[in-house]
Amino acid sequence: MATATEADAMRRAVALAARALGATSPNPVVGCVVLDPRGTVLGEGWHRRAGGPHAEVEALAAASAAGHDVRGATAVVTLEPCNHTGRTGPCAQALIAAGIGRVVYAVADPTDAATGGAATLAAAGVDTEGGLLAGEAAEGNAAWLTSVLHGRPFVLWKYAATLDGRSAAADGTSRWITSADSRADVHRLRAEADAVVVGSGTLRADDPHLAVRDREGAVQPLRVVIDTHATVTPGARVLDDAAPTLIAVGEHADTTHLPGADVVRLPRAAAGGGHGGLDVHALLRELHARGVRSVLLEGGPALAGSFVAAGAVDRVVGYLAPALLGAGPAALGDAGIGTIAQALRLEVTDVARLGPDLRITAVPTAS
Ligand code: AOF
Ligand code: ZN
Repeated sequence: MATATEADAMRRAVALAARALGATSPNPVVGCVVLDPRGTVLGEGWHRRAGGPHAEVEALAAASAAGHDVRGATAVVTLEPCNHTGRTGPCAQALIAAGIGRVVYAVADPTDAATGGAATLAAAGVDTEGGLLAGEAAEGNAAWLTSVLHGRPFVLWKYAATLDGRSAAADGTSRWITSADSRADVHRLRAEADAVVVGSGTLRADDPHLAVRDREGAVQPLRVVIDTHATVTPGARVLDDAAPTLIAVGEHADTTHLPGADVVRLPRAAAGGGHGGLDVHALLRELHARGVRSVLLEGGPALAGSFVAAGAVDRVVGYLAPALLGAGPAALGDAGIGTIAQALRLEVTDVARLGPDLRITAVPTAS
């Protein structure tokens, strides 16, 4: 049985892992804390970049740099230590070689390539236990786990709306519905995402830039524009060189006005599963093939509606401003839901106050 100190260390490891959200894809985020037998922290580390040292190796190096002897110590890690030689050596062997006496991990590694670390550790006589705070650690690694298990990126839809659910006024104005605190939080979501997706309607209405600002060390997300008829103009801010941009167009779109742009042609969707007629799942397959593990849907309502209709929204983050409009477009467009029995039911996982606003996070209930 894991101790309360080990549970605290696991919470810390989950928080350390989260520091690298958006920077490790196609790899997971992983955190590790090394404890001496009395529960004192000897070293901690997290995986910072794909191809860089794994969390366990970072934590062992931190302990050794601080002059600590880790023989007989406990390694608390958010993911089962890997068993393979990939871009780096197997962590199970590194832990054994360092003389670690006990390993507590949260989530088993589901990949064929890396699985088996727990068995390797146990066979070497290391006291090994899995499953500690597995729910929290899996939540923190939702993007990577979704991608491994379903072969598509994790999709987060974020919106800002008034308390009566409108994301623009009747005349189309929408700046700024929510507070500066909420907008700063959206920058965090962008920095944590591998790709940010908008529809061409939002592009025409807002000319958004979609790059991450004011976040040290953030990896810029891929900006993705879903633009069936290639209406984006070369001067659009989304096409500047602050971050890479992918334009998803229909099979017959004329893109001669966009020389040098990164363009992907997508098939038309079967009814109900597309945006502007484009197949949402085909887009997600393309993004997955490019190493994208998490997608942030930034707008607008029609785009979000087609992702909901396609069953491709994994988490919803709504920023609700205490204001009323009474007219204007709803935050979510048509999702093919015609009657209350078909409503997409969600479970609220978090409620927070950001300045004057409310932030509600919810996930679809398992059906
Ligand atoms: C990480 N960071 O801290 C741990 C990982 O691409 P490689 O060779 O670095 O191997 C990546 C795999 O290693 C990854 O998919 C996961 O199964 C395992 N553990 N990966 O990137 C880490 N502990
Ligand atoms: Zn490893």
